[in-house]
Amino acid sequence: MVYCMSDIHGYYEGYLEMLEIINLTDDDTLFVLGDVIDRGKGGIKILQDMMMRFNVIPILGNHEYMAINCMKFLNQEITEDSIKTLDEGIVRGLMEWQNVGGQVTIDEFHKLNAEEKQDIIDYIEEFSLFEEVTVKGKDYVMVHAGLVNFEPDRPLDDYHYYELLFKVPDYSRVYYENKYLVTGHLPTRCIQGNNYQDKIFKGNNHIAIDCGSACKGEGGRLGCICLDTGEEFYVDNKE
Ligand SMILES: [Mn+2]
Repeated sequence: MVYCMSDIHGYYEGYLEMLEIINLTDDDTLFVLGDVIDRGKGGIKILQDMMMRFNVIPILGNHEYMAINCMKFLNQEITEDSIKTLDEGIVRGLMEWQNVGGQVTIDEFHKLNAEEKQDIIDYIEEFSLFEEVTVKGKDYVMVHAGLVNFEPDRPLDDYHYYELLFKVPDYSRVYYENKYLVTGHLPTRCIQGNNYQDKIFKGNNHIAIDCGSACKGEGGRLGCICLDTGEEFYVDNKE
């Protein structure tokens, strides 16, 4: 079976519970569509679990994108040279990351030893910008957010990270006539015309799977879909 999950945002217990609910085995594949870290406290633990599993395929989210350069900086020894590299770019990057809930991840990152930190950095650098999969004769394109400057014939390789990671797609528009576009990034409660709060959204060849697990104190769930059966799975955010 092939499963997709997204925007886990540090909800480690929810992630583990979901793996149990779907009963993920070595014969299955799980795509994780980015934003594993930030907001919730367990993002690094989730990454450490994911990297041990050959059948979990990670896709880059904007939060990992913002984190990677900061993590590289934070993993340096403080020397005269490293202070010289503390340029405006890295300061701005750290502030922007903190503004979107990165502090919990920074705190978690600080508790790792240098080797563990490097493993996290190396792992995030392996994340792809998109994935494609065919399941039971149906084609799926998976990206974290959307496809800016979309053209049906434009190869996915041709899109820049900022066209894939930051902007939401138009859910009222069919992108690929014969493929489904699977995305996270925007909690489905924010999709216009969607009456099903915190449920996976399906329509116009879209499958939107961020069910708002990072929406603290106002419901929110971690969602997961099985592409073979269309079955949906949910874990309430109890944090
Ligand atoms: Mn996002």
